[in-house]
This record gives sequence, structure tokens and C-alpha cells, in this order.
Amino acid sequence: MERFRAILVLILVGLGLCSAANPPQDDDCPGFDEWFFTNNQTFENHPIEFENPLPKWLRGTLIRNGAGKVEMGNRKFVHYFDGFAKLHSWKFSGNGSAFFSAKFIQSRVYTESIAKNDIAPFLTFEGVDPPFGEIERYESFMLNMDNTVVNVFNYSNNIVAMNDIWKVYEINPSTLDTIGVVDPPRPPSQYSNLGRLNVMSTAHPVAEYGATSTFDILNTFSLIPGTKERLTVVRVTSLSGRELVAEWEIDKTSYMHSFSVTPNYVILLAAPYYVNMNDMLKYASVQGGMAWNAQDNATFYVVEIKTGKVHTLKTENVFVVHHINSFELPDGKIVLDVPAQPNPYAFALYDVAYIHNKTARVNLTAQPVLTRYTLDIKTQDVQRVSFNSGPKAPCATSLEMPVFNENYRHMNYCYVYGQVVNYNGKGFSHIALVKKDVCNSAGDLMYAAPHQYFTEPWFVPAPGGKEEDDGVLMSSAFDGDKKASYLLMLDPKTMTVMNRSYMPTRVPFNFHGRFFDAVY
Ligand SMILES: *[C@@H]1O[C@H](CO)[C@@H](O)[C@H](O)[C@H]1NC(C)=O
Ligand SMILES: *[C@@H]1O[C@H](CO)[C@@H](O)[C@H](O)[C@H]1NC(C)=O
Ligand SMILES: *[C@@H]1O[C@H](CO)[C@@H](O)[C@H](O)[C@H]1NC(C)=O
Ligand SMILES: *[C@@H]1O[C@H](CO)[C@@H](O)[C@H](O)[C@H]1NC(C)=O
Ligand SMILES: *[C@@H]1O[C@H](CO)[C@@H](O)[C@H](O)[C@H]1NC(C)=O
Ligand SMILES: *[C@@H]1O[C@H](CO)[C@@H](O)[C@H](O)[C@H]1NC(C)=O
Ligand SMILES: CC(=O)N[C@H]1CO[C@H](CO)[C@@H](O)[C@@H]1O
Ligand SMILES: [Fe+2]
Repeated sequence: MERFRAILVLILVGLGLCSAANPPQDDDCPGFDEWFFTNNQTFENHPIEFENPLPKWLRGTLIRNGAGKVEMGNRKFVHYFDGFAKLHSWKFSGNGSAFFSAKFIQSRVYTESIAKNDIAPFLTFEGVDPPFGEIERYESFMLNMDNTVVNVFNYSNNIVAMNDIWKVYEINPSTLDTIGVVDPPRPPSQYSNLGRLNVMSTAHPVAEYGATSTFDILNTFSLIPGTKERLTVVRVTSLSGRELVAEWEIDKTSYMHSFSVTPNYVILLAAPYYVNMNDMLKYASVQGGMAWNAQDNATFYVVEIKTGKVHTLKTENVFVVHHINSFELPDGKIVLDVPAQPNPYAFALYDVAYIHNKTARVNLTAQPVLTRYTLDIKTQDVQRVSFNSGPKAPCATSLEMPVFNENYRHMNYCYVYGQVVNYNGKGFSHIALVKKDVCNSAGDLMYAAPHQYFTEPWFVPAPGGKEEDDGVLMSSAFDGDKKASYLLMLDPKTMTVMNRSYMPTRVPFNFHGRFFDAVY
């Protein structure tokens, strides 16, 4: 029920951003449904051909993570976020040859589900259909999440697959074989862990400035009503090395999927989207444990990396899934860019029932607005400015799944690349890739083509590139007319097609990926 209410609210918010004057009856696009279907097929370093020659400098492997199977036996997942994790990779040897791989992560939930030909009871984002019984719900809460379906990352040359949980699965980036689960020790705490649960984190670690280490967070939930919960910022020093940067007590835990880092600060934006462990236990789903409090303020926590000191700045209510880039101004103020949403209801877009309902899909209006926050920790002032889209890409500021040239992380930059769904007001399946120029909206560009569906892009910088947009932009695309997947390469300078390579199998919609230079 909650889900359908969410869809209704979603239709009411944000009207008019990129909407068409006369929306069609339904979002009836060929192949869009297939993009989200199960595909069991696996590949290992299968040679692929590009339509045009590859640049010689292009060497490394793009690995993307996402759901590859949305049911097992007679049970299916309710939300696409819960589909069994499947990795896809595109390996560029640097001599013009390229290779494709596709494999499921051999996680505990996946292997146990295969063995019993049913979805094994682990915690899900939004439950299963038919639902688990009471014992399975309790079991799934105790075992927690195991499906690392969201992102991939490089921890000291160990490649891991992750979700918003503390543990990760290590993978072989050359073959996509699963090496094993890694559940790093929690850093020692000055607070009590009695009746506390230390299992949630984010799927978006962020590099430390000038170092090979990264930062992430740890959520500590309390199962004892009336007692404090906790936030911890950790430094990831190796595959299982975690150092304490800062920890502090809070009343309620906000769901956070990412955060920002500058040379001196880690910045968290805690929206009033609270996670309640007792409700999570009741519904055996993360979604069931989360509640949106529209009347509450949001909070920025600004952590001084060197001292661990935490500054708390209140701001008006907002919800953010992905932080983009962040940097410090000469006067010490902190800038961070985010796609801001009025509430978290856009999660409902990836309900399996919603994805496959072309009538509901047509009125999608839950679009974020690219927003720049400027924080002053001396005065606790929070400034918020929305970007405008330029004439060449009227919906550029509605992007999500943001990426940028990682060589510009922690510093002032201009280009954000991302995905805009419903870019023309004709429905969810109308997806554009955009380049948003946060320095000058005249530089905003977009790419879209009929019945072509795109995932989050990834920017690969050209070695020694002089300009921020010297490189290639890659996206895992699906051709709805041919019902075939391809890797799309755009020229980031013009957002026009450079190259394309069709895959030997369908690559289902996927969430995040990264390019690993050292795998070729
Ligand atoms: C995928 O594998 C499962 C068994 O693991 C089987 O039931 C199903 O039919 C397969 N689906 C496809 C599309 O091959
Ligand atoms: C490029 O290198 C790869 C990996 O070493 C090799 O398999 C492939 O045959 C080479 N391609 C060409 C065109 O030499
Ligand atoms: C907190 O929320 C209230 C109600 O939405 C709003 O009026 C107020 O400006 C917010 N406070 C801050 C510091 O933004
Ligand atoms: C699809 O969505 C429409 C509009 O929200 C709704 O009336 C209809 O019941 C949905 N269909 C299914 C099969 O859920
Ligand atoms: C979609 O929006 C149009 C125009 O506002 C409206 O006529 C139609 O009923 C809506 N459809 C659904 C399924 O809500
Ligand atoms: C991972 O990062 C380390 C340190 O930055 C780097 O040396 C290594 O080549 C990277 N590994 C891969 C597979 O990209
Ligand atoms: C990655 C890339 O863009 N490769 C090539 C694609 O095709 C054009 C036209 O042949 C080349 O100029 C690119 O280098
Ligand atoms: Fe994400």
C-alpha cells in the first residue's frame, strides 16, 4: 500500500520541470520492459568489436554492477534494487581489442537461493512476493543484507562489490569471479555496543584527498527504545583496514547513500528519512523500516578530518541520494553539489510493478534539481542555489546518477554527466544522457535517441588530457528496437556518438560502475 501511495505523491510533486504540453496516453516504448528482465547467461572475456577503431590510449576495464535476476523458483523481488547482483565488464587491452564478461556474484544469498530454488531469507530493500513467513522474516533480519548489487570500488588494489552495508564481496576484476566475503572489523568505539547493530554503511566510498585511502561511514542502530544511535566516519586503509576518523551520538539514524569529501572535511547530509530497526524487523525490509518526516529539518554534519571535530548545521528539508563533487573556497567555505529531491519517493520508480506499468510510468515527474550548497562552519550558515539548464539541454539540471572527471575530485570543476529520466515529458523510458556545465549553462549538452535506454555514464579521462572533458563517456545501453545491449561511447566535448559495440547477450539495467586502469 505504502508503495502505491508513494507513486501517487510522486505524480503530484515537481510538476512541469521537463514535462510535455500534451503527455501521451502511456509510455509504450519497445524493449523497455526487457531491459529489466532476468538474464542467466554468463561470459568471460568474450571478444567484442567496435564500429570504429578504439583510441590507443584507452586501456583498462569498466565494471558495472546491477541486478541480473529478479526471481528464483516461485518467488520474486518487489523492488529492482533487490535483484541478484550481476557484474558486467568491458576490458580494453590498449591495442584496439576489447573483451566482455558477465557473471553473478556468488554471494551467500545467491548460492543459497539457487540451492533451494527459492529466494533465501536475507534482508531485502522492499520484500519478496509471495512474502516471507514470520520465521523467515526474523531470519532475514538476523542475517541482514548480503546482495552487493549497487557499486564496485578499488580498496588498495582489491576490487570489491558493495551495497549500503558494511560487508563487501571481493571480486577478480579480470574474470568477474567472486573471491569471497569481507566483513571488516568495526573500529573500536568509546560508546556502548550493547543492543546495537553495526551493519549499514554506504555504497559510495569517497577518495581521501592526496592519498590512496578512502572514507566511508558506519551506522549504529539501537534496538533498545530511547537509547542513542551513532554515526561513525571511517578511513578505509586496505581491504579490511578501517580507522576511526570521528564518531558521535544521534537520536535517530537517517538513511544516507553517499556523502562528500574535501581536502579537510567529510560532509554528511542527514535528511529526515529515518530508519527504524524495529519496523525493519517487522517488515523484513529496509523500506518498511524507513519513514519520511516532511516537517523536519535536514542536518549537515561537517567532520574535520584531522581532529574528528563535528560541526552540525541545520537546513531546510531535502532528500539527496548521490553527492557529486565538493571543494573548499579560498575563504574556507565548503561547496557541495547534489541532485536535490523534495522527498525520497523516487525510490518507487524502481519497484518492479512500476517499471512494467506503462500507464503509471508516463506521468513520472519525480525529477531532482541540481543544487549547490555553500556551508560556512564559522557562522553555521547554509546557502542553497539551484542551477538552471542551458538552451541546448533544457533538462540538464534534472540529472541523477551523477559522475564527473575523477581527476577533478575535491576541487573546483565544471562538468557533471548524468542520466535524465523523462527528459521530454513522455515517460520513464525517455532517458537522456546529459553534460551539465556548472560553470556556464551555455555549455549544457544532451544525447538521446528513440527507443534507446541508458544507464549512468562513466567518464574515462584521456591520459595527460589538458581539458576537463578530454576523454570518453561510456554507458551501458539497450536498443529497444533491436532488443540488444551495447556499450555506447560518447565524446564528452560534444555529447555525440564516437563508438558503439553490441554485446553477445542482453545486459540488464545496472546501477553503478567504475573504470579500473590496472585491469587490461
Ligand atoms: C534461469 O535459471 C533458472 C534456474 O536457475 C531457470 O529456472 C530459468 O528458466 C532460467 N531463465 C532463463 C531466462 O534462462
Ligand atoms: C591485444 O592484447 C590482448 C591481450 O593481451 C590480446 O588478447 C589481443 O589479441 C591483442 N590484440 C591485438 C589486435 O593484437
Ligand atoms: C527548519 O524547518 C522549518 C520548517 O520547514 C523552516 O521554516 C526553517 O527555515 C528550517 N530551518 C532551517 C535552519 O533551515
Ligand atoms: C498501472 O498503473 C495504473 C495507473 O497508476 C493503475 O491504475 C493500474 O492499476 C496499474 N496496473 C497494474 C497492473 O498494476
Ligand atoms: C497522466 O497525466 C495526464 C495529464 O495530466 C492525465 O490526464 C492522466 O490521467 C494521467 N495518467 C495517470 C495514469 O495518472
Ligand atoms: C587501485 O588503486 C591503486 C592505488 O590508487 C592503484 O595503484 C591500482 O592500480 C588500482 N587498481 C586497479 C585495478 O585499478
Ligand atoms: C573511443 C573512440 O572514440 N574511438 C574511435 C571511434 O571512432 C572514431 C571514428 O573512427 C575515432 O575517431 C575514435 O577514436
Ligand atoms: Fe548510488
